[in-house]
Amino acid sequence: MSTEQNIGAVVRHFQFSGDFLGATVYGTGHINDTYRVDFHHAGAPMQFILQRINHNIFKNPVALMENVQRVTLHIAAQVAGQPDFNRRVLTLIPACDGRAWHVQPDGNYWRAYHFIKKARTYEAVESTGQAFQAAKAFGQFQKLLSDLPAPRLHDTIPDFHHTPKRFSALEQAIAADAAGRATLASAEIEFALARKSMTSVLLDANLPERVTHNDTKFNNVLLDNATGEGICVIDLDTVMPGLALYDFGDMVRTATSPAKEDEQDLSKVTMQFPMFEALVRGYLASAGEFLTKAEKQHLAFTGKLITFEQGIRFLTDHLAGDKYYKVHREGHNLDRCRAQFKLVQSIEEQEEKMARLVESIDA
Ligand code: ADP
Ligand code: GN1
Ligand code: MG
Repeated sequence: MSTEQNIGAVVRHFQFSGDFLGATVYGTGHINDTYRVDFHHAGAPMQFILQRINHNIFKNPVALMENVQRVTLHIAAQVAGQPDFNRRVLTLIPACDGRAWHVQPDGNYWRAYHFIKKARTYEAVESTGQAFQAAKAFGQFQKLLSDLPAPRLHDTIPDFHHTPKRFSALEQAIAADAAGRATLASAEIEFALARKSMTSVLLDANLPERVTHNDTKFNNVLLDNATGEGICVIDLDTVMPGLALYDFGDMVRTATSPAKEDEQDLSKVTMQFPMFEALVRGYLASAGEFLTKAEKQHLAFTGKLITFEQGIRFLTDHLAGDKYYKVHREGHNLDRCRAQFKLVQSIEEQEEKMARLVESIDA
């Protein structure tokens, strides 16, 4: 069966309006499958986003969708009435049975969103203006969710950013060497093992639990084509209780280097100080009012930690034989790991200056 026939069979189960024209693979995510689906409705073209949730990784898709539903409705209620309010939050399209998802006989879970037009994502940051806007949008996202009523959101993946547990998983993968790749990755393994002591710093810092996004890659915020504003935070699968600093750290990982996450030319991977400054200013513009002193004090550190964590996650998957992340070439996870570790090094070289900057902005 072609993709379009497959998708056609799924599309029938959602409350889309119009005639289905076709589907296009969308995005560069490592976990789920994303499609833009095109319709013809009342004489005009109309698009939606349709996504298959990877239930090997998200073990409880119903709980995940309950989170997404609560979070999107809560934000929608707060932005209602603002100019362009329906582009400022994801809007789920219900399935025909009224639920927020549809499960196919093959066990795959699907969900759909309204398509947000005249905005796009970027794989790598191009300007300080973009970095500022992305950080402001992610900070605003945390702010809008700071009064989410009880109950606590589900942990869609428990211990997602528990760096010491990620480190233990790496140690186990090294010991098992399931794919016979440890020898060729010895330099990366050595780099990782030498940095074990940083893994517990945030957990020991007595920081408050908040509702956080947990996957604040630069390509998970839509920037408005006309104004450049960070108009909508997307990719909500990992929204759950966490530390605000996990989100800021992943912004530093993905929006300070001009290179893509899997760049093979490591000379291009570098922490650009002006981008970091723009991230701090953008994030504090929206999140500054609720962050504690201790959180602000760790803004410079968390970029290094989350970049390191992501590096060891890629290395672990490389050693395990590419079981978790989608790969598109041989050694892809090792390339991704190398780029993360190069960025960690670049942050280490500038860490003190970064901390001084945060202090001066927050003075
Ligand atoms: P993943 O990264 O897991 O594949 P995302 O939810 O980030 O999935 O979506 C992939 C891409 O699809 C995004 O980078 C963005 O370009 C686009 N996209 C996602 N949701 C929407 C939406 N509601 N409107 C317009 N584009 C979207
Ligand atoms: C995965 O699906 P995607 O590409 O948005 C991963 C994130 C990583 C990211 C690295 C559920 O996100 O944690 O930071 O890859 N998501 C999950 O690019 O593991
Ligand atoms: Mg994404």
